[in-house]
Amino acid sequence: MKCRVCRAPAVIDVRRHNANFCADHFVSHCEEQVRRTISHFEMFGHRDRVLVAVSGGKDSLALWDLLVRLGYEVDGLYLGLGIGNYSDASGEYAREFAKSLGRPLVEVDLREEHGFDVPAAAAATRRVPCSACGLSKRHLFDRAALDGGYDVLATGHNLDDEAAVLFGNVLRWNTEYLARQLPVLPARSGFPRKVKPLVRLAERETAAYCVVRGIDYQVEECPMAEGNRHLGYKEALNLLEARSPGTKAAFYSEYLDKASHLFTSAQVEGPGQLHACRSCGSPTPGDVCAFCRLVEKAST
Ligand code: Q46
Ligand code: ZN
Ligand code: ZN
Repeated sequence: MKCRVCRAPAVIDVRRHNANFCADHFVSHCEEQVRRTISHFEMFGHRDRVLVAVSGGKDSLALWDLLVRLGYEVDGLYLGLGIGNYSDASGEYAREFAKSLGRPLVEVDLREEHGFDVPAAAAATRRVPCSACGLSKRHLFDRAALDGGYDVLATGHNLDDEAAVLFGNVLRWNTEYLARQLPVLPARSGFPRKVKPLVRLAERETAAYCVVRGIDYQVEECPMAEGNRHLGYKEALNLLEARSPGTKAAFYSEYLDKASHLFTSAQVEGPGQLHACRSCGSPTPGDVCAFCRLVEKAST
């Protein structure tokens, strides 16, 4: 197996591109995929201040590293979810990496600042932990980006994540979500611009990128992921991908090219009139936002 670019021994094969790469050219391949995504979707420029949400896992640390290598001004944001040892270790990976990059890491701790953690929220709401966790992440990421004066919030969703979410939304013809599943969501009043620069890199590639670059990351999966439907969708797509490499990328990119506008144009009006939440000021269709209602229910 030889590198497509320099013919040196390759360290990874990327079947959907029908290419093998040595370590250096694999890093260049990842940079190129991210550079193209940022430019194609006009995600941000070199004058923008970017906040990247880091979990301590491979995707978000690879994203932070790649954006810094591409010359962007990027700080990290770590949200302490209070999921036992998993969160303790994840926070350490995020802090260590921030130190090695020499970039600031903004930290928000659910328990310290809002009086609950993800396990407590799951118990109080009697729903799967991912639902309170996802709600808290969305709310607090938006808040941190706006409070810190950042131009854009970036997350490490990769091709596998986006294809799995798309698969789930298509299986249920969830048109409202299909309208919002884009790699760039423009800023609206009370919400920052949100971008996903890793959508052209598969999970296997972000893991390989971290190994090649010597980035230490949290390898454990979240222990509360059980019951998360996306895991099943990922497995199903992996079966299809093994039989026919490139299926996943085609499924997602053809949705963006050929189908996403059908859903977005039907939703131009958005979720209706938004007002400031009575408690925190964030935009909400109701009186009190979903996050503040969760705080009320779950905090002790
Ligand atoms: S951290 Fe939170 Fe994930 Fe764990 S509880 Fe679910 S949503 S799985 S990315
Ligand atoms: Zn090479
Ligand atoms: Zn609120």
